[in-house]
Amino acid sequence: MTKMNFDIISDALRDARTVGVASHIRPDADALGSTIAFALWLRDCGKEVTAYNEEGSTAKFHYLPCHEIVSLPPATPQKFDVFVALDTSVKNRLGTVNKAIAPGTTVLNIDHHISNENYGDVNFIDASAPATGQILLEFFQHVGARVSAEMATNLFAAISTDTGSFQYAGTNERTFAAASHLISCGVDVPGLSRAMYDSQPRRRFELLRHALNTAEFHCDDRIATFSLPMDLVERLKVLPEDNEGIIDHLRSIEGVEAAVFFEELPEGKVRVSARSKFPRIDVCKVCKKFEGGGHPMAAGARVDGTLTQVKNDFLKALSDEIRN
Ligand SMILES: [Mn+2]
Repeated sequence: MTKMNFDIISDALRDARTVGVASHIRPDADALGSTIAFALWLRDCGKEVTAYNEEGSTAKFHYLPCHEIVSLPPATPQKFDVFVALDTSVKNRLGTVNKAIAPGTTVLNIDHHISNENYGDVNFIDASAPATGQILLEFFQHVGARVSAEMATNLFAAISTDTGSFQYAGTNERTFAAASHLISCGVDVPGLSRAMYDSQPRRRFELLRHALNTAEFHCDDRIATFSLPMDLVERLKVLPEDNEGIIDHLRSIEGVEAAVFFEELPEGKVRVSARSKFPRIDVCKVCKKFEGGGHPMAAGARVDGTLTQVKNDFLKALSDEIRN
C-alpha cells in the first residue's frame, strides 16, 4: 500500500463553511454511497453541505440510508467554498452538476480511478483502493471521525458494489479490514445484501433474459458481447440503471476473457462497457483509444457511430489487445 497523505483532504476542507459534494453520471453505489457518507461527515463537522447527482437520488438506490440528502443540481452556478468530486475520473462525468459549480470554486477531487485526470485544485487519487468508499473510510479512521451506522451502510454498499461483492482485483486485506470496521459501526449485512442483490425489478430480469438470448462470441470465443438497441430499451421499458451487472453474466463464462456491452444512445452515440477477467488484458487501454477510461479490468467509453460500426471497431481493438 502506498502511504497516502490524508492531510491534503483535511487541509482543503478546514476553513470551508459551504461545501458541495457530487459524483458521476449514471451513478453506482460507490458514487452515491460515497457522496452520502461524505456529506453526512461534513455535516457532522458543522459545514453547510449540498449534495448533488445529475440523476438526484434514483429509486434504485433508495435503500441507501439518508439518500434524500442528494438532490438534482440547479441550472445556475452556486457558491461553495469547496466542491468535492468523488469517484469521478474526468470532470465532465459530473454531467449537469458542472453547471451548478461557480467558476473559481476550489475543487477537491477524491477518486480511485487510475485514469483520473487530476482536474481538481487538490487531488487525492488512490488507484490501489478498489472503491472510493474504501478511501473515505480510511480517511475517516485517520481523522478519528465517528462513523454512524448510516455512513457505514453507505460505505459498505460502495465497497461491496465496486468489488463485485469482494471478488475483483484490488480486493485485499485493507478492503476486508474496512468492511470489518464498517460492520462494527452497525451495518446490517444480510439486510443490505437483500436490498442490493435480491431486489431487482422485473424489467431488469427481462433485459437479462434478452441479453442471454442474443449474446455473441468473438475472437475464438474469448470475447462475449451483448448489444442493446434503443428500440429494445423502449419495448422493455428498461431504465439506464437496469444495465448494471448484466455484463458480469457474460464474463462469468469459462473461456471468456473479456465481456463487452454495447448500448445505443440517442444522438448517434454508443456507450461501451468492457470488463476483463485477467490483469494482462487491459480494457482501460482499449477504451482510451475511444476517448474513454476507467480501471484496467473495468472500463468504458461513449463513442460516436452506429451500433454496428462501434461494435466492429471496438472488437477489433480489443481482439488486438487480447492476442498481443
Ligand atoms: Mn468507484
